[in-house]
Amino acid sequence: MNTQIDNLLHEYRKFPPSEKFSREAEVSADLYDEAKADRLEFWARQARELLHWDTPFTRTLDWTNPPFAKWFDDGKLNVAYNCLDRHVEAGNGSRVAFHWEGEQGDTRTVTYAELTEEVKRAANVLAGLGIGQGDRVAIYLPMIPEAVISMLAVARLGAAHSVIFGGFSADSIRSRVDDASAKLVITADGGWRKGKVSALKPAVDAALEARGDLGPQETVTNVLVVKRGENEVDWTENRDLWWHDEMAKASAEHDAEAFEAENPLFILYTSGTTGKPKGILHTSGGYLTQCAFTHKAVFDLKPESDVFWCTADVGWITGHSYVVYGPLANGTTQVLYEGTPDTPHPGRWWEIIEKYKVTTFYTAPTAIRSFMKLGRKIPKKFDLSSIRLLGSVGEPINPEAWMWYRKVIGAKAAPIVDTWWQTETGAIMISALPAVTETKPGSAQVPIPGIAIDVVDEAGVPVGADSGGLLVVTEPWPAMLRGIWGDPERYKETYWEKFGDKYFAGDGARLDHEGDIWLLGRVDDVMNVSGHRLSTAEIESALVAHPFTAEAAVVGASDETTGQAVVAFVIIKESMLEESAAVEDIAAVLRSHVGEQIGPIARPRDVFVVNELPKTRSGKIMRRLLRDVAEGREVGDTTTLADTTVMQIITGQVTAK
Ligand code: 6R9
Repeated sequence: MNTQIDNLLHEYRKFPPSEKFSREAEVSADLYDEAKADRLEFWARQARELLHWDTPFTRTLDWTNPPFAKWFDDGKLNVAYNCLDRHVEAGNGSRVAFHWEGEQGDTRTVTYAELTEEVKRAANVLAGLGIGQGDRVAIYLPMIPEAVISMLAVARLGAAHSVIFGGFSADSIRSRVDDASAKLVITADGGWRKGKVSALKPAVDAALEARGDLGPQETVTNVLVVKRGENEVDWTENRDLWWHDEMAKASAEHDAEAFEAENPLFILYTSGTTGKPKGILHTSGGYLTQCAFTHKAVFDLKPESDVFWCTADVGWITGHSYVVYGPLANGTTQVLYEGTPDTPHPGRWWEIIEKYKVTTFYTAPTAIRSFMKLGRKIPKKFDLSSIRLLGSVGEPINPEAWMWYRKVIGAKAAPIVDTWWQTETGAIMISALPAVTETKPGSAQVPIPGIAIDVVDEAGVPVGADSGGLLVVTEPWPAMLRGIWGDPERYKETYWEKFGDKYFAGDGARLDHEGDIWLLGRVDDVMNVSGHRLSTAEIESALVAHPFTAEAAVVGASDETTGQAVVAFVIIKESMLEESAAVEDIAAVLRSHVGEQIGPIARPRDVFVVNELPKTRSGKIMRRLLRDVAEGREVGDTTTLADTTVMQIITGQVTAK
């Protein structure tokens, strides 16, 4: 890790935007000046110009009760109207909203007029099932148009959605549905993944029924099921309904009611430092303003001619903000792809870019690195000349991957924007502006206009140029989380207690000699695997839930492709030694157990069975030392261990494998 950081800090190449790109760009450096002169007025102007307000707001920010912010709070708007109807009313109904591509090559083109009509119908279906303002709806769907339609239908009614990524298990669905007291679950029979149908409804069925020490789930009254996989599903009468049956019966007329700017829009669960995922709460007006602004400014959006493709699943924040809310608020034409990047062949993504003439492509470093491994020959087979801008998100992008992205995908011409933000920040916070900033491979660079960020030491003092520390946001921002669902104390503790008046992001960062920001990864027990956040504590508790396991310690070890990989060290219970010895591959058993408990993305890359874990005298596991072992390094300082010989034993056991 340290050598990687050193590499980053010796990276001084710079790439100015081309003269042509700057000349044709939608935004200029004036935005920084304007925001600097009056930050709140800057955001108020964005909110007024980018959105339609049924009741205009007169207050921009209410920060009288920090850290609970209110933005534009006396204004009223409807989020779905802003993403749909107003584009149709402006004469853009025939513009394509989505070029949808199924994994098997089936396609659907959805215009803004069609999307609006579908969302109106779906809103009527949901209203008929009793959904309205103040309710939560859980959504567990593949990347099909119905996922977007569902989210917008919930928003249209003033209810809040909680999208659960399709890779999560029944247990994860249950805890999320319970935590949010969802009334309705929208799912599908299945979706296409890696060349076959992967069933979804069984996980929802299992989540809602009584199992183990859990009784039946009590708040969900209906399950609405989209037919996509055509796989056989079990049916619970009086609870389950087919989406297509209900949509066929519903009216396509629906007037959008305006709701307060602070009406909850969604809850999205993300991993924290403890075992229990946090329900990050976002509201309407401020969130939509910052999504629309950043989508326009960071991606230099030209809504009449651009084809935007953000490859994120709508189960993650990136899919919420840059597949659904930002792009649709701006009337963008997008690509939506159901499947995996390498099905049925490794050039699938490049083929899609060629087919739909994608101009703006936004993906994660882990994907770029895995394509890099396969070689440039694959993308070179396709015509990628439509691309004019590239984006990166989710984890630090190493300069080597950045250069490959630029050369092989961007033909050495397309600017690359490396965008830093989080589920909690709601929208992009740090990024180059492509027509303005000279980009540097590996650095996310500068806060966007209107955002105040700093790098501070443990005491909260700014470190200044050429130093490292912790990343903080120093002023409230429109798309900031409004809290953790049902747990205001945890919100204060997690993000605000450390510095009092500054938001603590949990990321380490460094400022270079020019003041550009370099992100160095998480400073807490959160791992970042392929751009997905996972908590060490959550995986440890899944591991110890297995009858074999006495103790478990999990670390994120650096991995060439996925950024970090989950590596687990487990101690088997004395009483289970005999039984576990009979199992051929304990590691495989425990890996799949984690997959069942949390979801396949959380499955450890390696599971090492050891006799001891390195602990301090106070009993804290020293993960730093385990990370050294997992990354094949000389083990660091062990003097604070209760038993200093334990690391030799562990290293011996691991290298013997
Ligand atoms: C949008 C998203 C947030 C964490 C964040 C940081 C890492 C995201 C990054 C980045 C370096 C970037 N992260 N973007 N690190 N450079 N451009 O990914 O949200 O899933 O909540 O993850 O991801 O560590 O704290 P989320």
